Amino acid sequence: MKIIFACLTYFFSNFLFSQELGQYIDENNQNSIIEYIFYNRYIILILVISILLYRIITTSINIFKLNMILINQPLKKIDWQYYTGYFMILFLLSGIFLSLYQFKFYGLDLWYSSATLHGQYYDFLFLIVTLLVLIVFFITHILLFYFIHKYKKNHNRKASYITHSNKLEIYWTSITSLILLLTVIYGNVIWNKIVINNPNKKDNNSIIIELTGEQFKWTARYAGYDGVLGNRSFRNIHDKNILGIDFNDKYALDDIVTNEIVLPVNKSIKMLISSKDVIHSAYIPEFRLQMNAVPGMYTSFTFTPIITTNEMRLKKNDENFDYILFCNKICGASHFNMWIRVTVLTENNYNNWIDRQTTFYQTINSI
Ligand SMILES: [Cu+2]
Repeated sequence: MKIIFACLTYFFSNFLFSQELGQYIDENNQNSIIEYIFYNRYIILILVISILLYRIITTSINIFKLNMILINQPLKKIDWQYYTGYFMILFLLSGIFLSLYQFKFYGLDLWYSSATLHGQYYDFLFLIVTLLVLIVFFITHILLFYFIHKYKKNHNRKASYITHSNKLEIYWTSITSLILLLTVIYGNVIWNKIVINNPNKKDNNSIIIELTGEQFKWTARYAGYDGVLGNRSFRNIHDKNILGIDFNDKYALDDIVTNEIVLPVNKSIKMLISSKDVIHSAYIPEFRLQMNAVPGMYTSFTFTPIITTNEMRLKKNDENFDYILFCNKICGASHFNMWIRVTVLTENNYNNWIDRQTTFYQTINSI
């Protein structure tokens, strides 16, 4: 019964909260829910197999019992707690095998190299934390299941009654605190390297790009030839001037507004991030970049892309690959569809691209 209940819970939570279902409903397709159930066919398969297995096992035990009664054999009570000790070893071995298999199956897909300068520090910290967690995972699980096996039900042994051990408390508290403290300190060093003492920040030659999130899209603004973003205010926002740029400010006249982000490779980029409505979060996984977009203020992230989109396509062996900046904060019904393409070009191609853009001032005056 518990297995069936677990499968049902898993299936319905998947069914109700998944983004795929939201996407289907958005398309107003009546057949889509049936399609979605079909998409979840493996879960249904597990559910059906579990019910069948449960029936087969309980029926066989009943047949066995009835058979024993028929041939007048006394029924021996099965000591399940004793066998559970052996099941635990089986559970441990299959658990270790499956977790290692998962690494082989998914591991390399998730472990892609970063496409920014600061990404290498981030990746090293991630590697250290992953190794730590894996070591703890294997040690604790092996001990947990081995001890359940070792101290399985035995009529000849009596359990000792221990209420408290100061020595044990001190050991397990201090060792875990020390490990945690070292990781936190090292994490802080990395954070400072990336965000506070970022070497890119020292030269003031960073290209400034403003990124504004709103339900449910991103808009980018480039500073233009003067390298300075013009002022903006929410009071100026109307259907054409979507960012509320103040055109009385001379710096605003050459600003360029785009619905894609194009970056030159090996150049420092300072991204000023903000939002028009709720809190969003700008996230580019390959850049190891994530920063909240908060209404009413700028947050910023300075980074240097080191791999162009074309180079990454070759690396990934995927000619359709694009860097994507996602929204990584659940910000409303169409959150899943809030993204903007990021293209990293060589410096020449970037300069050509930016020369081709018309200023936002020209664009809205020509509509
Ligand atoms: Cu969002």
